[in-house]
Amino acid sequence: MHIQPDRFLRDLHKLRSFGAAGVGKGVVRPAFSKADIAAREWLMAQFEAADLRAHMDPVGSVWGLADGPSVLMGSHSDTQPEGGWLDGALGVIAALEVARAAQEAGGPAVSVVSFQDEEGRFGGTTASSIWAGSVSLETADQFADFDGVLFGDARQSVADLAGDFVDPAQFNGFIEMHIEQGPWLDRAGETIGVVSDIVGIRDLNITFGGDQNHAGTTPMMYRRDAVQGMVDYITQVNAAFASIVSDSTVWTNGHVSVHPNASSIVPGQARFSMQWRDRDAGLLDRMEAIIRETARTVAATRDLEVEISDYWALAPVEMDARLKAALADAAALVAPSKWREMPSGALHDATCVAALMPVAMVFVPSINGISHAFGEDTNEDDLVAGLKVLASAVTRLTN
Ligand code: HGY
Ligand code: MN
Ligand code: MN
Repeated sequence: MHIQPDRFLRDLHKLRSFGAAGVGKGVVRPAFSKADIAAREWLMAQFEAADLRAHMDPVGSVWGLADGPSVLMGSHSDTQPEGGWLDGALGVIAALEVARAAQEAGGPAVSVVSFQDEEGRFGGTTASSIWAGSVSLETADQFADFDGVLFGDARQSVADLAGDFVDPAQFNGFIEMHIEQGPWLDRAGETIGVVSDIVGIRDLNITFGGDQNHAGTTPMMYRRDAVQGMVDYITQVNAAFASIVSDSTVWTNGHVSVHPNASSIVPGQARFSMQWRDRDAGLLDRMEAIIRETARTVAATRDLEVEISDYWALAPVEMDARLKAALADAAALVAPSKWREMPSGALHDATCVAALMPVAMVFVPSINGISHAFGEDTNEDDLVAGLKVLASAVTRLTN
């Protein structure tokens, strides 16, 4: 097949224009936003123009389907609340270019998908989790975003475009191209990462409840201060983790809301997210036990109420050996001595799709390791190298 890098880069920059924001190449295109829906309608038009059957499923994922059995490629086109132009979008447009070139060459059959809400406005890898059967549509419809909007209501905005779910039996594997979103390829001056495995993730919300009161007249010994409880919890968890984690284990309190959030009021409530990731499910278990025990003991010590809710978990996933080998052979050809096999510290739709079929992933570098930020970027030569690896791998797999 004859891929066209200029056409690929043209479409990648066009997709960026839907929700372009902030400085540089920043994008704001959360699931079911106007920009997201416009981008999905544009993608469906590109699929039609590539002689693929364009389709939207009930949860907003859009598909470009080849006739008969095919290799599925793609990623997601929704972004974080402040996102980059490549996270997800790169995998969708690279898949479009390979599928288009394959159609023009008379084969192999390649289908394309852009999953909805990978970035978790409502949950996390929401649409691919539903498609893979790990979350029911009824359950997902009750997922709410930070403003209380329900997934079930948000997806009504595309009800007139949506058809049935796509049958996974037509696909014989899934390959996702993605930016690394970390520092390792960029620091090593390498071009390609062939993914060995994707970390597991667990995510929940913790709420400490105390007494809202006057910040000047309430003596320290009489306070039930929810923020002090949160600070104690985070300090104690950091100390307890220090002796059990590895240098690739990560944990984050990315979202914090304090009520009533005023400088002269002792806070009565502190709600914060607790997310942790590692390649080892047993370590995730041990971390969870510390998380739950520490929340309980801090609440008891400080006479606070504590609630743990919104639990979400995905297990670590190994990449398929055959698909991974095709990517490795392609990487050795395209970027000799400038590629490596590596784990993914980021989560991807491939984690969910792995429940349905063999999956594999290929990375290109993130400049300075930046992602989930407006400054996310990759050199265009590296983007094209990743595209060539994707095309070469699918040719190897189907010859
Ligand atoms: O958080 C993640 O790893 C993904 O980019 N949503
Ligand atoms: Mn992503
Ligand atoms: Mn992301």
